[in-house]
Order: sequence, then C-alpha cells, then structure tokens
Amino acid sequence: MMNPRAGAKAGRRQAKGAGAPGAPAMPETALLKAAYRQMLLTRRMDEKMMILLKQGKSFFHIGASGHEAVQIAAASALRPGGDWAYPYYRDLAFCIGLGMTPEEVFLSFLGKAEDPMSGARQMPSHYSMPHLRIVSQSSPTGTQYLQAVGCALGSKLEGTDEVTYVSSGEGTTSQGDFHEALNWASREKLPVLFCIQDNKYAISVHISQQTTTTVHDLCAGYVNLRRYQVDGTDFAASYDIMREAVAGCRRGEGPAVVVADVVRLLPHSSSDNQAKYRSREDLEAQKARDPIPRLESLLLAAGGVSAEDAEALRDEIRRTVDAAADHAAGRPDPDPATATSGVWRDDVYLPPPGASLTPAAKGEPIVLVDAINHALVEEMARNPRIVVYGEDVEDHKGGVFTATTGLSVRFGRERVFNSPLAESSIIGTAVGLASRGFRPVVEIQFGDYIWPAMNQIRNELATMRYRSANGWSSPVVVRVPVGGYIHGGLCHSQNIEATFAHFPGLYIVYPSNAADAKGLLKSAIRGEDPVLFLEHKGLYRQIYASSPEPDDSFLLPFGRARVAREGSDVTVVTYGALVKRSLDAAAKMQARGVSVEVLDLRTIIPWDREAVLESVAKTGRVLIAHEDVLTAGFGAEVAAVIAREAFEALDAPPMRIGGGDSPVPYSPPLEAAVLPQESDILRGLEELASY
Ligand SMILES: Cc1ncc(C[n+]2csc(CCOP(=O)(O)OP(=O)(O)O)c2C)c(N)n1
Repeated sequence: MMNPRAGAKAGRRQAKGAGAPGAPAMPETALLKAAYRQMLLTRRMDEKMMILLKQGKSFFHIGASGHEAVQIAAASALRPGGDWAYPYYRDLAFCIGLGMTPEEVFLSFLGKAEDPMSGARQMPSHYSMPHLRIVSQSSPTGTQYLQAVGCALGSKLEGTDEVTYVSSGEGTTSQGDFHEALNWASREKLPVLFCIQDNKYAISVHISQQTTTTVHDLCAGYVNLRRYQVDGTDFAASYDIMREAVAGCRRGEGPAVVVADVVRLLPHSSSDNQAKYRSREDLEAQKARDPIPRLESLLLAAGGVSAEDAEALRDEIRRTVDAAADHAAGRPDPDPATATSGVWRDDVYLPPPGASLTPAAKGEPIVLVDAINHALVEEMARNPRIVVYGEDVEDHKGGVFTATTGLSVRFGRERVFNSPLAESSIIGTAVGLASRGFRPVVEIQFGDYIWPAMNQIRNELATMRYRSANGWSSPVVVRVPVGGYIHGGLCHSQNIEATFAHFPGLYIVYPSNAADAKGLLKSAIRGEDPVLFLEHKGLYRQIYASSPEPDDSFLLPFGRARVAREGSDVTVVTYGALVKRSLDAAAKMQARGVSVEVLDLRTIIPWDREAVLESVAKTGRVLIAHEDVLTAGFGAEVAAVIAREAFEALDAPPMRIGGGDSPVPYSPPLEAAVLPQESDILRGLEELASY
C-alpha cells in the first residue's frame, strides 16, 4: 500500500499548478471531505442494492466498490452539465460525483416508472441523465468510446472547450472500437478523456489473457495521446492526474488516457461468484487496497475529520440511502401499456411539415445519384448542423459513386470530410454527434461492408431513444449503396434491408427512382430518428430511373407506396431494382390480357400496409418481388400480413420471388441465375393469373 501522504502532496502540488479552468476552486480539505462523503455514499448504495437484490426487489447489481476514488476524482475534475460523459456500468461513484442523486439511482435499480435513466427499460447501472450530459449507455462493452469521440468532435466543431469523459474496464480495451476511437481522437486532437479502470479482471478473465502488456503500453503509438498511470485507489493522486489530464484536453492538447489501477471488491456482478476463480489471498489483498479507509486515514491525519465525525457521517449516509431506497420503492411500477412506446419519436412516422406526394414544380431530368447529391446540397444549405462524412466522400473524389461530389468544396471540410476506413467509427461517432444536436448524414461505401458497424447500428443507433425513455435521440441518416446486377460478386452486390428491418427504431428507405430518392432523403434528414437510406448502385445512372427534378420543397412522407402501374387482375408488391423489371413484366402480361398493378413500397420501415391490402382486395392475387435472398426476405413479412389480413379477398396463395438462397456470384450467367430477372417475375405472374 502506498503512503497516503504521498498522494496528498501530489494533490497539493497540482492545486497550485495548471488547474482545469472553470473547475470550482475548492479548499483542499473541503474537496477531500466531499470526495470522502461521495465515496461512502456510493459504497453504502452498493451494499443497500445487494440487500434489496437478496430480497427479490431487483434482478441485477453491478458494483462500484473499489473503483470509487478514481471515479470521484474524475467527476471532481470535470464541469457537471458542461462537459460530456460516457460512463460505463461500474461508474456509480462517477455519476454521483457529477450530481446524480441516490433517489434517481434507486428508481432505476428498482425498475420504477420514474426511472430517469431509461424508464425501466434497461437493466440497472445503465446511466443516462440529459441535464448532466451523461449520455445513455447501452450494454455492449466498448461502444461508448466512438460515441465519445463523436461528441468531442462536436465540441471541436462548435469551438467550445468542453471535455468528453469515457470510461471502461481494462478488458474492454481489447475491443476494436477502443483502438478506432484512440486513432480518431488522436488524429484530430479531440478533447476526450479515456478513463480505463484496471481491476485486472473482465468477469473471470485476467488481464494477462487480454494483452501481453499493460493498457498504458497498449496505447503507445497513438500520437497526440497523453498517457497517465495512477493508483486509482488513491483519491488525491487520482485527482491530481485527472486535473492535469482534463486541463490538457481543455487547452486543446488532444486526448488523454488515464489507466487507473483499482480493485474489484465485489464479484463482477450479482450473477458472478469470484471465489470460483480467484484465490483467497488475492481477494484479501484487494481488501487491503480499499480506497475508503485510505482516504479516511488521510483525512484523520490531516485533521479534516475526527473519528466521531466519520461515524456520524456514516450514520447520516445510511439514513440518506435508506430514505432514497424507500422513496423509490414507494413509486409506481411502469404501465405495461407503455412497453413499446418511444421506439420512434411519434411511434408512427409523421411526415415532416410540408411533405406531399407530388412536387409543386419539376425541373430538368436527373439521374438517381444526382438526386441524392442535390438533396444533400439543399438540406446542407438549409441546416448548418448537418455534417456529411464517410470513406472517400471529400472532393475531388466526391464518393466512389460521386453522390457527394462538390459538397466539401461548397460547404468546407469541417462539414464534409473523409472518415478513416472504419465503419464502426463512422456510425459510432455519428451517434455521438447526433446526441448533441448535430445531424450527421454518413455514407457507408457499400452495403456489403456495413457489417463492422452492426453493433453500433443494432445496439446503439437504433435503441437510443427507447433505451433512454426519450432522453436522447439519434437522428442519423446512413446512406448505403446496395444491390446487384453490376457483376459485383459476393461482396459488392448484397441487399441488406431484411436484416435491418428486424431492428426496431430504425427507418429503412429504398427508392427506385430519382424523384423519390430526392424527396425521401430530404425527409430522412429532417426526421428525428435514424434512417437507413438504401441506394441501389445499379439504378444510380439508369435513364429509366431518372425523373424531372422535384423542387426543393418536395419532401416525400415515409410509409406511402407509389402505384407505379394501375391494374386489376394481379398485384406486384416490390421496390428498388425490381420495380422496373416488374413494370416490364406487367407490360408483357397486358399484351396477354392480364392487367397487373405494380406497387413500389419506397420505404420498408414503415411499409404501406394499407396500400398493399387495398390493392390485393381489388386484384385477389399478389406477387411480392425483391432482389434480396428469398428466405426470411422482407417479402415473407408482406406475405404473412396479406395472408392474415386479406385472406378472404385472395383467389390464389400469395407468391414470393427473391434472390436465390446463395451469395451473388460474379460471372454474368451465374449472377443472372441467382438474382431475380424479369422472366422470373413473368413466370410468377403467369402462374398467379392462371391459378
Ligand atoms: C460486446 C460485449 N461482450 C461481452 C459482454 C459481457 N460482459 C459484460 S461486462 C464484461 C467484462 C468487462 O470487463 P472490463 O472491461 O475489464 O470491466 P470490469 O467489468 O472489470 O469493470 C463482459 C465480458 C458485453 N456486455 N458486451
């Protein structure tokens, strides 16, 4: 154990030195006493929560015990409600230090309706507090880093001196997102404070199984990254380091990583028993480094508190914690009727003001890729909070498909910039930017390469609003070129809508022509929730997908299908590249005396059930056609709804046509055998018409 006085000296030295501008100037003893109180409060809350858990009043606890000193030190060095925070589940003391109250913590722990973190949607210890700028945390280890980087990028763009705190345990530094975040933050010298709380264990896995070195050494090589190591059980030493690290961030010196050597005094969580994998001696040694007695003896020695004061404080804290828990226990449980509310802002997509199905005026014909470009130009000119980034989007490349051509020249490289070649970074930073009011419109270069960002999309982007009970939102538009028929082989031909349609909280748009693309992209950008905006590569420059350009006020509502062709005998429900193939097949059927109606869904989430059911009620026969893999494709959803809702109107079973249950091969004859052709649609229509 280190000499507590050594830490006190370090604290004094720092108090005279370069402090964090704007941090409250507190007499040293008062600061130590405040820290001591917050540490005791956190510890008692851990104890109380474990009692309540044993009483069956909650289902999960994950403790901060042993980590309190460095957490309170970090909170003390920051400006509550001014700086930004991405704490992790073990950061109870940090959150208390920033100003979260015990009542709020127990409302969450007991899953009450008034839980301010998540409305009792998330498990306990997933902190969120908008007025303290504690951004909602989800559960995957490591997703928080890139969001913190995006948030810090927002501070830089706004020209403020705010600092963004992000934390995790040492095990989580094995995640790729950690290194992506260090890379981006150090490259742009962003004001991010990475606080790595090294308790040596990730559940049962020792750090020696994570890395051959220390986390501190692991971070070497990132230029502009200031690295610190500290005994995180020593409050005074930790505060000293935290103040220095924060002050550097504020001065524009770039990010800092503080690796704090701490102890985990409790098992990983209430579901764990650490005696199964740690020796008695190891556990005893941990107890000897408990940060609370350590600070207590420092205060006693410095005359800051007497033994009687300490005892009285413990009593007061016990009463405070009991009262907070009792208060929370008496509050109502959530109403089950609210269980699915707040997935999207309005539960049902509302068109932005002024949205209409027809443009007020039309101009010269444009192709789809230019429609995308023009929508971006118009919206960026209108809203300075829009930022556009992705791989190769800057001029003079302007995107590999040229969708972003001219944007960086016109709007500057602060608003339009190349990202590193890292999809998780693109989405993660966008989530961070969006949470503080920016409107990121990001590009994933190919749908085939969206998968590294899957975790950020599924667990973070799509759930932000729901999991924070409307406390935070993620209005990010993710533009993604998709689709085949371009001899792109397995990894330049994929369709992805069915996979993502399964993620509540994410809109999915899939236009088939230039006018729709422009009107839908403008609506997507003005919306309040995340949108996956799918652009078919094969349609980008097709003349048949071009349209007279709608005027700049044209905003197309989501969830409104387009009747691409009217008919009375068979309905085709389709979207994307199969709209044209369906229309061609329909024209051939007309020559045979069969009248085919073609509906272009335009948006997948939400999809226009009413239009589909209305058409099927008229025709009694329906073919659902999409390019994506047939099995579990989106057509299965449409068919199931038709079978249930329009059963009595049907004269034939709903039919589906989709891509083969195979990756898309490169060679044209092989590709044609896998992707649906006009002839496949024709055969389906013939079969349905004669059923
Ligand atoms: C991506 C992901 N994988 C696995 C888990 C399950 N899990 C939760 S916490 C944890 C260990 C984290 O250890 P560490 O980062 O060292 O932090 P500590 O809990 O020790 O403070 C694991 C494996 C998860 N939540 N997310």
